[in-house]
Amino acid sequence: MAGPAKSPRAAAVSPQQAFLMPNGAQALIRTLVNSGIRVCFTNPGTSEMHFVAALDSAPEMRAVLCLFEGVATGAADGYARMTGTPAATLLHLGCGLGNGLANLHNARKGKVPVVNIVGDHATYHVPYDAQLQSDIETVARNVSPEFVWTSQVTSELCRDAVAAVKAACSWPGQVATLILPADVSWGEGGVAEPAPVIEPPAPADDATVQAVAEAIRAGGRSAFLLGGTALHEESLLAAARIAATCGVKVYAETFPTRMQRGAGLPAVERIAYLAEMAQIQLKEIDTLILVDAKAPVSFFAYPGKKSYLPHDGCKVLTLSTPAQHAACSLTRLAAALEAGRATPALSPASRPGRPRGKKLTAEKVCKAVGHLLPENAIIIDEAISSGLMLSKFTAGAPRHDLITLTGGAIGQGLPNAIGAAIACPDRPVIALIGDGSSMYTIQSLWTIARERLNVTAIIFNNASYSVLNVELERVGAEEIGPKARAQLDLHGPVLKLAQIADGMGVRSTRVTTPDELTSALQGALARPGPHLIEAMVPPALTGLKLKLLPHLLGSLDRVPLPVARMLKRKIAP
Ligand SMILES: Cc1ncc(C[n+]2csc(CCOP(=O)(O)OP(=O)(O)O)c2C)c(N)n1
Ligand SMILES: [Mg+2]
Repeated sequence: MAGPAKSPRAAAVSPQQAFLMPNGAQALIRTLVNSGIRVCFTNPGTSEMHFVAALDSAPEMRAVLCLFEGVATGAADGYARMTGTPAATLLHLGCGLGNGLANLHNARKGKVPVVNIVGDHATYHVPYDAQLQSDIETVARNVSPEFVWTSQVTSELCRDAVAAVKAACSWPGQVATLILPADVSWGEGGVAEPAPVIEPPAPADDATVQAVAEAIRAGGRSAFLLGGTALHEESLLAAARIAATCGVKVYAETFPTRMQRGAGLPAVERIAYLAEMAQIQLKEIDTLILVDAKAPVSFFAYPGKKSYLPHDGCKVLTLSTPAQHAACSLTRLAAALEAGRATPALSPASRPGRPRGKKLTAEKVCKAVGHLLPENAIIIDEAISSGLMLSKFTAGAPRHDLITLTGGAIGQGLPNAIGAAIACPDRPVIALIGDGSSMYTIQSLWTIARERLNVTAIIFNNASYSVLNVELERVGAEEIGPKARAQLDLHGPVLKLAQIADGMGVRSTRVTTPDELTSALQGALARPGPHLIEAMVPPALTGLKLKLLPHLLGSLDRVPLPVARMLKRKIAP
């Protein structure tokens, strides 16, 4: 297990010095503040009481109560995606950490820095195996494989904290977990530490830049696959300059951590979630160049289908690893290809019209979002199957950031909205969430109301785990009976999400027509603050469309490529 080096400082603290020093928790919070951490998302218990008490000793640290640990961890994730600096979480022993695990998993997959402070029993209490005693390190290791550490003495606690912050903030970002026994927290003699020194990431070396430039110059069809920080403006522009000069195609990974897009930025096509479609995108690519991304693989395995998606003849090169500086690497490559001054192709400003008709659909909700999207918004997309048309309708909307479900563990979107809104109080946050996904962390709404965050959540109530109906067809499960269907169906009772939101103090509306939806969204955007719009929509894929989809996907590699591309654009643009 990785952890900090043992500190010689313990021996250096005299009893007189210790008397004057703060307790462990106070020194710890001071150290976190020194390290640039300004928010702590909390769900505390008895073992964290000294940490809670110490919060008032640090006015710079905002403390935000979350009513479930998955909300706290997802909020920390959303915050760091927008600021690039970690927030802290305060979690209660192994069970609290376990409750927060799914969103820590999403953060890990997104290479997002998070510093978990997990309270534990006092060191001398552990052998008694009291009710809440559990193996916290084992729980933590899955999401913070490189930094899990249990502090043992107060005098070393802050050095441990600095090591945790350093691990979280070094490239690529990661989740670091510091376990804080109650006696280490309440003990006297804490010594606050200054911020750690974080080494700036290096760009790709000359040999790599030259090798990639050679491969591009050699001809054939090349494509970039941009992920992580390579989806921020500077990298996007550098890649687009190379594209304009050398004809390289630019793809984005399927689930970006944070992607900057909209009018005035390069339009970048994401690799499709459905593997059959991703294979169409990659079919004619001879050289795939990775920039802070992994070579694409299928989200799940399907009988008889490949997991690894580039075709056998495709050469895969890495320009820049997640530990390197993507933008600098791309800029160096652009210089090597004499593309540094090229004019990149940028998305023109264009918005879809106002959605019309009597029937509200998920597509029309996405259209209304594109129609009304304010300047500089943050879109959080956990709409699952209801968001299939979102990219298309927002491509020419005013520039915005897009946050997506990096690790596939649903329940990320509403917590992310908390963190993003706290990170960027001057920017509107629009969270598009499936009804099923919303219910994992619905308590987020209470924190959004309490902190008066500028979040408009649109929940697509299709009374279904709709995407799983698609998956049920795709995996080729036979004899789908009523018991199976019932596991994917959210009728009886249909959730009343606007009422649930009202009960948590968020102003809310249930809408059933395109006009109601558009007016509700207009109203919400005109009055910054918490809003929830419950959009009553049918599942995006049902009936014949749903039945035909697996056959259509199965036939994609047999039809001419232009036809396959056209079909892809129709289903998942
Ligand atoms: C933590 C976690 N549990 C379960 C799942 C499996 N799962 C994937 S999508 C989904 C349903 C999503 O439903 P909803 O948000 O309503 O979107 P829809 O499918 O209706 O578009 C479930 C349960 C998951 N991905 N993550
Ligand atoms: Mg649903």
